[in-house]
Amino acid sequence: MSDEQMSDEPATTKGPSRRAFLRNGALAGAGLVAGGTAARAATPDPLITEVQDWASAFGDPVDAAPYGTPIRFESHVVRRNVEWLTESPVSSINFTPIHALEGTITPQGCAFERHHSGAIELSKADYRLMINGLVDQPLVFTFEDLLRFPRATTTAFLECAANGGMEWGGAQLEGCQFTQGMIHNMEYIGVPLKVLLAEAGVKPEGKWIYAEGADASSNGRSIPMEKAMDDVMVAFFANGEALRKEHGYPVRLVVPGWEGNMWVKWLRRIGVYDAAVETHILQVSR
Ligand SMILES: Nc1nc2c(c(=O)[nH]1)N[C@H]1C(S)=C(S)[C@@H](COP(=O)(O)O)O[C@H]1N2
Ligand SMILES: [Mo]
Repeated sequence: MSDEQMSDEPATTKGPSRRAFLRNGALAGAGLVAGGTAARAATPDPLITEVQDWASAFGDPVDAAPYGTPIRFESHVVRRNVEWLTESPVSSINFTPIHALEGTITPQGCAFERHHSGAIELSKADYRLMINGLVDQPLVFTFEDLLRFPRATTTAFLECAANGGMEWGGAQLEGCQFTQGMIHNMEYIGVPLKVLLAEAGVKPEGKWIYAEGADASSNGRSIPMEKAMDDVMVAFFANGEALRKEHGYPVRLVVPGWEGNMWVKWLRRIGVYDAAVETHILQVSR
């Protein structure tokens, strides 16, 4: 655009007016798009000019998918495993497709999984949570019991301590799904652990908790009482729906800001002790 074409704009000594500036910007922007659009518009685009199949017949009725999954065109957005990484897929990890997601919340369906002995199927009816050790009153909660306590909501990311490990020995795989994908971020709803600990009554000597899962590995981990009494949550919903099986259904521990292996899934017991319980340390277990 020449200066002459711009002559309807009032001349100022301070340079182009704001209106001229905005108009130039808009035209420049349009110019970029117009390059492509103009080339296409030279011949009729059947996607514009023809009536398409999807406009000529009915689509799916309601209830075609009572609990929906992504449309098939998004089938590349999935967790991916690296087969040579571990000896067996039941004690392994896969990776979140972080390159293909937007925003801050990770859908459960493609949030990475890390199991030491496979994802177990544990029903709410068979669920029990025991709190024992250095407490005034050892307790066992059913799932229904947990639902009766006051709830909290927290959004937190979980990162496996091994995230980034695919690059420790030099670049081995391309793509941030594999190099950084041992991470997810969800909105959890559950009961603050401190509420349940108060119900049992922690004795003054109780300085650590030991959280244990119901799976064969148990993934037992020790957490200092200070953290346990802070923002740790016994969670049963993630992103608005029940926890998925692979993320610990029906109940998992949420330990905001602390490494993923503390977030015990299929949580079955919280022991209160005067010191950290050392377990599973003969092998490195991330
Ligand atoms: N019971 C149990 N809890 C567990 C594990 C496990 O194998 N069993 N793996 C831990 C590890 S190492 C990580 S990184 C996270 C992974 O959580 P996710 O599978 O929901 O991504 O769960 C942790 N909690
Ligand atoms: Mo982990």
